[in-house]
Amino acid sequence: MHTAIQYSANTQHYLDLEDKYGAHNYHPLPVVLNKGAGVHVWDVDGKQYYDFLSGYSAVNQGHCHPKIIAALTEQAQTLTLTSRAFYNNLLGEYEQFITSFFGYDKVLPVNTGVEAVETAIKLCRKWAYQVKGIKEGAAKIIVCSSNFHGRTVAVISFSTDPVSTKNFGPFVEGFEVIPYNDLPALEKALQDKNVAAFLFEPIQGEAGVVVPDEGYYAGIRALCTEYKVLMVADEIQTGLCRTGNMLACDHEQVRPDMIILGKALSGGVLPVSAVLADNEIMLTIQPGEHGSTYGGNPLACKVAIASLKVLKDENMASNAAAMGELLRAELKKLNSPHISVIRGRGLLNAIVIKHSNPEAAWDLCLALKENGLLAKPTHGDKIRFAPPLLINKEQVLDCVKIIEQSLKVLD
Ligand code: IF1
Repeated sequence: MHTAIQYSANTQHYLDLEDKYGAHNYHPLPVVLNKGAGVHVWDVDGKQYYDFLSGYSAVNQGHCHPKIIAALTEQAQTLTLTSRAFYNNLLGEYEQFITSFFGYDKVLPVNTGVEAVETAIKLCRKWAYQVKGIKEGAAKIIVCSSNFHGRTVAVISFSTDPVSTKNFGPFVEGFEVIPYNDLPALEKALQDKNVAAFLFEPIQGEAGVVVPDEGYYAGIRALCTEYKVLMVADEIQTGLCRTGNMLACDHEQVRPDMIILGKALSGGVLPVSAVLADNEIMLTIQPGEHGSTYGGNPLACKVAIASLKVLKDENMASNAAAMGELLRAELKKLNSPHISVIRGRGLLNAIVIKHSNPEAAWDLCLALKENGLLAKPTHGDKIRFAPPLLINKEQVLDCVKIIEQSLKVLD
């Protein structure tokens, strides 16, 4: 119960409802939002905020982008779901659009991010047995410590975060954990002939925006090619312009064998995710071997095409790169004794708080909220700064002023 701090009756009403009737699987910042547009959200008392979380990078295009909402509302009144038992007039068009957009032969459309990660795992195993010739049941997938790829039982089976795994066992086998950003460790793991794939985040989001060394993606690409192992990039959070390129792997001009997309693929209006790969991988799954009720529904197809067009037409990758540089430079200029690290690429950034009080990051986020900016700590002392990608220079400078003002709460 949020009784410690006094909230408006309006706000308290909503906090109490969720406390009483909802599972307690989150610990949200005590703010109740009821409107979003562009880089801003508003709470039930009419207060405006900059959104520095962007729905965990699902609203890269900004809240309620007019072109995405137009696509949603038009299609919602026409045809929303046919199931894959029948064809429809949008799935093929979407498949052609997104495969040429990213340069892969085929796409397998699903809904949430973790569902796409599960789909990628199943494709890697099919490919291992049917193409690489690994003995059935022996395929291994290499993953990194401090990974975050979602919350299903199979995917947490390779999590190294006790908070994600405690009391959820037994777990799914076939995964091996190596250190992130460590090419020698990857090469060592690839000596095992049963390795099907290497699944990684180009930047580790949940771990606190951990950016690997230059050359990491190129190194992975070379090793996976040499050892005939699939390079699988989880671009659910780093993709779709968030890090200053359409895909984070573009930063080193590297083409993974498989990419996984989600979140901003729909601009935050409904769950849309996808796996893209070439025919040798994608055609290992035959009719009836994988699917989902909503996967590739016409509404999702229409929204996803609009969401991808907005990213490209509004040059959101280059804006993210420029505004990210500005944000990190201005944060460094603050020279705050309470910030030990400023890191990120594009508009996926984080600061690490240095303070004797373990609650300092949370307290700072409460102060930021009071001053009109919403952000949330991850893993205790890190605060992610990830605004929508259409933020402009004036707004970035305004946000840095809010951050500077709010840091005083830690003095
Ligand atoms: C939560 C943050 C976490 C992801 C990557 C797959 C998924 C995610 C790289 C699964 C989801 C979300 C989940 C949300 C918090 C948020 C998150 F880093 F983005 F902040 F957890 F790490 N791969 N990330 O980041 O996608 O099934 O959620 O659509 O679970 O608390 P999903």
